[in-house]
This record gives sequence, structure tokens and C-alpha cells, in this order.
Amino acid sequence: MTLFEDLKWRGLIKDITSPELEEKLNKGGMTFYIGTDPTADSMHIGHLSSFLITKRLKDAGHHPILLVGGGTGLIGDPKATCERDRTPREVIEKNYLGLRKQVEDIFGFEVVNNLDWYQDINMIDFLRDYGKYFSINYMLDKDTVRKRLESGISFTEFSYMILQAIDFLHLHQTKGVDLQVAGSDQWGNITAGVDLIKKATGDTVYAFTMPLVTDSRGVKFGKSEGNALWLDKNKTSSYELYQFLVNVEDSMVIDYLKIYTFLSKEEIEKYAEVNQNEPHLRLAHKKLAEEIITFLHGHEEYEKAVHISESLFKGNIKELSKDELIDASKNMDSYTLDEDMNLVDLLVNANITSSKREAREFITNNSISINGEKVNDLDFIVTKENALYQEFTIIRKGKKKYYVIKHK
Ligand code: 545
Repeated sequence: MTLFEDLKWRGLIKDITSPELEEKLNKGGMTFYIGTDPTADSMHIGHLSSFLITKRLKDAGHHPILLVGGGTGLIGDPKATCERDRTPREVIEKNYLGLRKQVEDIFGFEVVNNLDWYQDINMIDFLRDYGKYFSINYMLDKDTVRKRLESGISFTEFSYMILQAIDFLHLHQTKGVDLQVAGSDQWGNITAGVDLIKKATGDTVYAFTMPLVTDSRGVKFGKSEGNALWLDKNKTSSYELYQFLVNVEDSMVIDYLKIYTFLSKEEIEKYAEVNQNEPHLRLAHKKLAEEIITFLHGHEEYEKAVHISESLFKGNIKELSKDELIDASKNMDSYTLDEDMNLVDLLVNANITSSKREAREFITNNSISINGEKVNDLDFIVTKENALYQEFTIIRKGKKKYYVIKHK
């Protein structure tokens, strides 16, 4: 398969500026860029799909440049719904540094900051040298802007597309960038750049966007969980990522292997077959988790996540190290205890059972384990000194449900 056929097969092409881009992509040798604004100091799993494209294109002989918008971050890309709050400069700066480090660590590609060239443009130059190329009708016609006319859009956010267009022009003129890639929400901003470059230099440049990745109900990938799934393992541990990935819908797991891994078509088709014939083995899910966690954090992090998952499944709490226990507990309902407490009272106070009667029932029929040991003594006292690392008591109810009791 050619690169373009591979991208199509993986469902990674939504919009494309012109058909001749297919041949240019297959030939290799284009310098391209993708940008991200510092709206947080880490990307989450929803952003990863579009950034993985940079490695796919690099592996096919193209040259990637990553842009972190230290300048555009100060302006704010208009959302379809409402005006963004103006983020304090020091927050943008902190997020910029976090994001820049993250993309450098994960991808290792050249990173640029558009604040570097904006700061040389004064207001008169901006209006004369760039504003002149943008008719108001053209700008009002962009989807995001049009949707915001009702609820209102500031001149600041209205102007955002001009900044992203200046980036494309600047990178085209200084680094020979002929291609910009992004998720589908960026189509208006990207075509503003394509059109500016045509008007200002006569050159033709290219772009393609990727579809938004969702689950079968249309919910953005990774958003179905309560908490965001960050690419920073100090925010979202490999174990939490593992739990999410091994539990994605069976109907979606093969699509996610296409989008989020570099497995070949043949390998993915093998996983599709086993996912069809022996879904209970969850081999496609485990492979998805292995590929993403290994790409992001290294294979030993994946092995640690598997170790935690297997220990919990077997109930062998005591074989977990302290930081494995901390990672495991992030997925558990928790309750803080500031004094030793009778188990029956604790089960009720921590909402593990709905009544004392139910608590006694669970204990009597051996459904409660404390730190991996079955407990059926109704007078059992949960104490800080018996806690793991004097800090955690792990309660298992039945086969699957875990709770962490944190001792003050
Ligand atoms: C700025 C200047 C440029 C080119 C691009 C930009 C950023 C662009 C934008 N992109 C999105 C973004 O999300 C916040 C990330 C939080 C860490 O806003 N105007 O910054 C997302 N982008 C990745 C994909 C995207 C897009 O980072 O393109 O579609 C999400 O998958 O929403 O010269």
C-alpha cells in the first residue's frame, strides 16, 4: 500500500486541499507541520491521534515540524460554543513549557513557537501586511466563526485564523513547509493559511485533516471517562491508561488499532479475526494498550500496568510495590479514615455496603478481603498499624470491586 492508501485504510483522511496531494504524499520529501496551543501543560489521548500522523509521515520520508502556540495561546482559537476566558500570561507560559517538553520527549521532532515571530509584527504591519488579504466576508464564512455570531465572538478570537495563516506563510517562507496537518476542527484555520500563501506568494501549499476519533456513541475518544486521560504519566498513570484501553468497546477496538498503532494491515487483520472469534481473550484490547503505553512511556510501564492488573485480578495485593499500589488505587473509590474502625461500620460509612445487615452478610459469606486476605470476623477492626505502608487498606468486595481506605 502507498502511504495515502495506508492513511485512507486507517480512516485518517477527512478533508484534503487537492487531489495532487496524494501523489506528493506518496513521493515523500515534503516539510510539514502540525500545531498545538498551550491550553494545558499536557495533551490528552484525544489529541494523540492527530500527532501520531507526524511519525507516519516521517516514516514515509517527510520532514515534521511541531508548533506549540506560545503566541496563538495568548489569543485563543475560537470554540464553536463560546468565548474563552482570557488565560493569564504566566499560565500560558507554564503550559507552553510543559507541552513543548512533552512533544519533544514523545516525538523528538523540531519544535517552533509562533510567539517568536509574532513579537516582531507591530499592529500597523499586522493590519497592512496581513489584514489586507482577509475580507470580512471570507472570515465570516468560516464554520466556527459563523456558529459564534449568535452567541458573540470577540475581535480577538475573530482574528485568530489570521495568526494561524501567518504561521503557515512564515514556515513556508523560512522552512519550506508545504503541508499542514490537523484534526478536522482545524479546516477553517488551515485553509486560511493556504489562501494567504496563494495570495501573498502565488505558491500552492497543501493540507489534510483527520476525522475526530469517537466511540460508537459519538463521544470523543477518552472523554467517556470522568477524568481526562493525559499523556503525562504523572497525571494519568500507565495503569489508568491500561484500564481504559483494555475496556474500549469491542466494536471499536480494531478501528483504534488502525488509528493509534503502527501495526501493519496484516497484523491488524489478524487481531480483527481473533477479536471476532475469541473476544473473551481481549487480545486486540491488550495489544492496543501495549502499543500506546509503550509508545508513550516505554514497555516497562506497560509491564507494570499488566502486573498491577493481574495482581488485583488474583487479589494478591501484597505483591504490589507502594507506587504500584498508589497507581492501582487511583481507579478505586476511596474513603479517608482518621481513626481505627470496626469493619462493619467502615463498610457502611465508606458506602461499600448499603447497611450493617448487608455488611455482616458480605463478611459472613467470605466476600470481603482486607489487603488480599479474606476476613469473616464481624468484630474485625481496621487499623492504621495494619495498613499497607501504614497508609492504605485495600478492601475487595466480591471478585471485582476494590476500595482504598486512606489512613490519616
Ligand atoms: C496554532 C497555530 C498553528 C497551527 C495550529 C495551532 C493550534 C490549533 C489548535 N489545535 C488544537 C489544540 O488543542 C489543544 C491541545 C491541548 C494540549 O487549536 N489552532 O491546540 C488541536 N491540535 C491537535 C489536532 C486537533 C486540534 O492540538 O489538530 O484537531 C485535536 O486533535 O483541535 O500555526
